[in-house]
Amino acid sequence: MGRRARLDEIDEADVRVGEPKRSAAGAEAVAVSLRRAVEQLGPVRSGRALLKLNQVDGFDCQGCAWPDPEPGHRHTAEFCENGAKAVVDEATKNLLDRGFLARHPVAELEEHTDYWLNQQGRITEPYVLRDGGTHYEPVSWDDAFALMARHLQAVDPDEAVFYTSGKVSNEAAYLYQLFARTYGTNNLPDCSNMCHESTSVALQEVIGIGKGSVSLDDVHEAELIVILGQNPGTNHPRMLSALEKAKQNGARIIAVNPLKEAGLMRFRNPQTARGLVGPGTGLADLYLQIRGGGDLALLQSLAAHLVEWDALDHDFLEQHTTGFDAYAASLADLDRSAVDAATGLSRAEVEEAARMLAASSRTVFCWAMGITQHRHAVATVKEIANLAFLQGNIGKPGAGLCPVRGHSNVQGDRTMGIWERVPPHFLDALRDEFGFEPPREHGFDTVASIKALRDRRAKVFVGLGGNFVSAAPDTSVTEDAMRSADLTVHVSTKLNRSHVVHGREALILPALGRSERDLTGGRLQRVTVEDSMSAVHASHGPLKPASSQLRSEVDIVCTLAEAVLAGHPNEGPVPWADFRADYAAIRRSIARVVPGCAAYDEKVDRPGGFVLPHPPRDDREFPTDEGKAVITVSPLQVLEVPPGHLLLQSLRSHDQFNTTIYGLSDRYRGIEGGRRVVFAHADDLRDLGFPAGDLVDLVSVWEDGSERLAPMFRLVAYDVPRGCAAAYYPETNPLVPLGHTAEGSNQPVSKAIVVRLERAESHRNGVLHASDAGGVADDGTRGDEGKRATHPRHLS
Ligand SMILES: Nc1nc2c(c(=O)[nH]1)N[C@H]1C(S)=C(S)[C@@H](COP(=O)(O)OP(=O)(O)OC[C@H]3O[C@@H](n4cnc5c(=O)[nH]c(N)nc54)[C@H](O)[C@@H]3O)O[C@H]1N2
Ligand SMILES: Nc1nc2c(c(=O)[nH]1)N[C@H]1C(S)=C(S)[C@@H](COP(=O)(O)OP(=O)(O)OC[C@H]3O[C@@H](n4cnc5c(=O)[nH]c(N)nc54)[C@H](O)[C@@H]3O)O[C@H]1N2
Ligand SMILES: [Mo]
Repeated sequence: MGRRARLDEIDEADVRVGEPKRSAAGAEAVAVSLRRAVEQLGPVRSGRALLKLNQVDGFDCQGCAWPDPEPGHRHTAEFCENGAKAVVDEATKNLLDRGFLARHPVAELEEHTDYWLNQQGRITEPYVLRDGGTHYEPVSWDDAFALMARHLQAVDPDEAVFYTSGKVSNEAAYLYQLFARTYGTNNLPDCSNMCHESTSVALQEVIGIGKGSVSLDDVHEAELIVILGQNPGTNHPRMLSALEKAKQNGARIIAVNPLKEAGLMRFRNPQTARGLVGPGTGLADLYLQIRGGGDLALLQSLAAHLVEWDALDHDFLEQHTTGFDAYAASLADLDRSAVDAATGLSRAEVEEAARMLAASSRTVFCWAMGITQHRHAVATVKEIANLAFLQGNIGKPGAGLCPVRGHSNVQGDRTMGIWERVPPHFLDALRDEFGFEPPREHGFDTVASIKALRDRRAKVFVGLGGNFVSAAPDTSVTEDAMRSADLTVHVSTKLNRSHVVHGREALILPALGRSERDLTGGRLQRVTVEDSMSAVHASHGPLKPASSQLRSEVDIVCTLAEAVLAGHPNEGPVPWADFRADYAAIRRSIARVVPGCAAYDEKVDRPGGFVLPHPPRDDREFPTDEGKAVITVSPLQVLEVPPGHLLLQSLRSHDQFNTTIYGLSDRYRGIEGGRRVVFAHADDLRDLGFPAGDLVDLVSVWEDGSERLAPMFRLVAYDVPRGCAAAYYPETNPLVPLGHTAEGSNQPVSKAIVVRLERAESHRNGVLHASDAGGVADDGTRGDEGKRATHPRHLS
């Protein structure tokens, strides 16, 4: 085992490279989902799970946040291949047996990848790793809570960090933030800090609310849909049904993406004969294969054309916006050659896109990580909004801003107060509801939490879901930060790297998944979630839980609060036991505290739930300081890449959910059997002197002169713009410096990493020695030979 085993898992030797696909889904998608389901669940449990997925009386898919169609318009199988994989991964019959953690010391588990760890099955009981211990051992729930209470009572509340991943239900999220605040801190980082934080910051500033403005019907009714920096075929496959419907209604689509993603080109809808055996539906009418980070320049250039042609909604601009004159003036001076350099697109292509915009009276703009994970992400999102404002494309049918969220409830968690900078009115409402004074100082976001742990300003880490160590940037820095904690706690369903890169003491607390029946307090409980379009609805799992020892996240948070707050001045005000006994009591409190949630428990009872208010969408009211939509001017940015280097983005394969790796098949991109590949242009590979198929190390170079290394990637010649490259997340996280964050949102910049290739000579014999695999010193920089040998860990 040990290092040798890890190398076998790295699997670069087995990577097979085939032709990328030009269409998504089809019969193969159905075949893959059913095969995986039957393999891991058996036929009966598969049927039970998949037929309840996204149904009115069923459970919300734990995959992405794309909304469900109206009740009555859903298919019997309202799911996609990747939704099915998410369910299968959770509902699997593979269980982690007690002997497993007794047989495998943590030091050995640490040598394994997230892929391997996840394959070991569902966690079925709580585990503790004691101070100086070598193995996780079973622990009672009572002892686990007592250990947490001891640690949390021993530190200042601001020395504790409470992370949330976006699968957590509204009920659990509401109680978790309430617990953190009664305990005394706003340290509530979440996965949103790495995901759509740039969107939230930008939209808050320019439309007064950090959420998108469209409904599913708007997508269906749009004349034009612009999709920037998003790969829906893999990450939001149900969006393809909406795009298909829009196309059938006559819509046109512009895709903006450095890669020719299959799911943006053609959709073969497995629900229809035409999709199963016929040609399917063509999607993008215009495909702009943009250079990474070029979107800001592209959007400005498009806006300049619209202003020049006077293709503007003057009434909207007059009544509802500020800042147009300054914006128009800045566009008049737009540096066209800088646009060329930033985008890598021809002027004819850009002009064609502008003509399509000018011709459309209803345009929807969709975007995701290809926009938000850049240094200039906040400015770019604001520029998308500018473009929408010019033609009045907000607050009317068939038009609007559609940031497509990631985790299935990441938007709901924010609505419920999981936010290190929650606004004062939310804290006032908590005070009025419960009669305690919440802390007012802003807490740590994800990056600030890592720095605080690293510097011992934080000592306890609690993760409600997620895999912080693998999701966060600068892997070796993050790992060292976690190791310096006194206690790390993870409420989890499956094993992951955050369990094996741990604090002095560590706990793994097993939670019910969304597909499982929740009988907390002796009654059948349900939870609620909010999708990417602000629709809130109920979810109840149909399946028997993987173990009788599992507890719901609500239960875990309530019991934690009772244990930690015993004897605390805030012991009294929150009725934790009532909340645990009946989740409807939580919803009644949400109704009083959370804006837009009046009569919450009653409204989620309606089939399909209800939609939260959104003033710009509903009434063209903009709750900004100016009371109007704010048109902003941002300087044009051209990402400079030194000669001999490439601009690397990190993205998802078709066979993973974030750090949960389901398998090794990135079918649409033609990659099978492995994940350590890097896609680059054939001419760049030639110029750099590396033939496709070679093994290379990726070395990122950072503006402070430091370098970071991720070893052993197979080079794949791929259709990407010159100078650009792509490789999978999380394998590339060691390359992203902790300080490399978006201006204004502090979101890690995982889509623009300047790298050079180095021949992976030392790994050629197939055995990876610790010293070869290292290369990252304790401070995250490279070059200290002694330290290199101690850091083989960033291989997973
Ligand atoms: N099956 C599955 N579903 C998921 C997830 C998953 O891992 N697996 N993750 C969930 C989560 S949390 C999220 S946030 C979403 C993520 O959904 P996406 O944002 O689609 O995820 P990424 O794979 O990061 O893909 C980013 C896309 O942006 C493109 N891109 C990269 N850089 C640029 C750029 O500079 N400009 C432009 N225009 N495009 C660029 C990439 O080529 C890629 O197509 O998906 C959610 N859904
Ligand atoms: N380089 C790079 N880094 C990135 C990104 C990128 O594109 N590139 N994307 C970023 C983005 S968009 C995101 S959202 C983050 C994701 O960051 P996270 O949300 O922290 O990571 P996940 O991989 O989604 O978390 C998976 C773990 O959650 C646990 N889990 C699963 N289901 C449940 C459940 O129902 N309850 C509980 N309690 N636990 C559960 C399992 O133990 C599983 O191992 O990563 C970010 N990091
Ligand atoms: Mo995300």
